[in-house]
Amino acid sequence: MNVQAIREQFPILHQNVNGHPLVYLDSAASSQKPRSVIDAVSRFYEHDNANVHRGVHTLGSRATDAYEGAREKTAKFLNAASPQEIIFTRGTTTALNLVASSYARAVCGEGDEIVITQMEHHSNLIPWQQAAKATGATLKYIPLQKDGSIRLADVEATVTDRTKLVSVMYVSNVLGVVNPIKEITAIAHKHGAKMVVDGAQSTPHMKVDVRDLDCDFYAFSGHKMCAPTGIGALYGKKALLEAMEPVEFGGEMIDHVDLYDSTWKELPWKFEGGTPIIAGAVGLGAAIDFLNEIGLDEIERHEHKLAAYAYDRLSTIEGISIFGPVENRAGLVTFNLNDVHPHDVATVLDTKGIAIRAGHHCCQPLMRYLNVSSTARASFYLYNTEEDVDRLIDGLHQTKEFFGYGIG
Ligand code: 7TS
Repeated sequence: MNVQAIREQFPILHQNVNGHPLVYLDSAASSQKPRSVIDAVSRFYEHDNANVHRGVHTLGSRATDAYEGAREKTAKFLNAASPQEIIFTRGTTTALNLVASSYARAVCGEGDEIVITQMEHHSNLIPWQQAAKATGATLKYIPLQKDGSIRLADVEATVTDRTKLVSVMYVSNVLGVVNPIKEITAIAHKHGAKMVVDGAQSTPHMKVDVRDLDCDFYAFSGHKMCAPTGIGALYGKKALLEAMEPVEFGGEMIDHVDLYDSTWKELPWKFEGGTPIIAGAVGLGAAIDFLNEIGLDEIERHEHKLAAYAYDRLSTIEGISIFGPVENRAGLVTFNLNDVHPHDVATVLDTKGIAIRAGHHCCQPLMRYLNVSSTARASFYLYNTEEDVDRLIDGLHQTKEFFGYGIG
């Protein structure tokens, strides 16, 4: 993988921030966009823009082809059985809420269980918490190991025949751990429960095959994988989606409307009421082409190497605590430096042109489990280099010095 050639394709990376060349280490929050994606969105607005599924005119059919073409690319990208299994949403949050509102609230009742973990992002925690409250179901948590990882024995011990749904993140946005989703899915299915996967941090960085995982639902966001903001998708097995009721009603999702009743379009459109994020979907299609061209396996290998290098170099800094397991990590490292507040760490690094994220990362229950209020996080993508890591390490030494800890 030629990282320098890849970097050339990301215009935003070539700028100085606060007088220093930008080092962008916040791709887990949102990735940067390559020229091909930016151009695809501009080209759509310059040549093909119109609403979809409506016009008989030429632009209308071009826009529809572009939008549905992006769905086909997304289906192939995840190895879904059919484009009908891909519902375009605003992102992971909307996709998970759709499952919670339409599926969980319909199937759960008093005495049933929804099983999640304490490492979940709020987007994969609150929808289930609220669905459990609304239906009388019990929300159960698979216990975590000290380092935050999950043991399959604990999954076995938590999931029961009363479990209707299990929902787990594939890759943690804080711990960097890759969870054994295929094995957890098998346990869920053994008990007749459905498996939901939060794929926000896996889809951009590794090959995902929903049929191999055998999960029932899978959610992801485009903006973390080189696509524009405002577009993502929910994958769901066709039979499940077919049985589910829409949660948003309006234009374009209907078959027939009467004064007192209505019927819905077939999949996937019954879940896509209103004018969709057409240019966003076009951008997502271009991002998928871009990632496929480089190869997800190559991207994953590059990020693992970089994260291991970062982990090793960070470990040598006196006073640092690194969170998450040592093994089985994806491309991010979360840490705290002495008792310097993570926001102060991020602020000092920003003066050196280095962008990292600090805060609770939308994982307040996990922060409580780790016994911290917030952490700093450096996350890597295909355009990051070892020099970026070196700049981070230098920046952290300077941060320590700034706060009076000396070089260590
Ligand atoms: N799930 C996980 C695992 C995430 O990391 C995120 C966003 C979401 C869900 C929500 O995605 P959205 O696109 O719907 O907002 N994570 C982060 C993060 O780690 N820093 O900023 C956003």
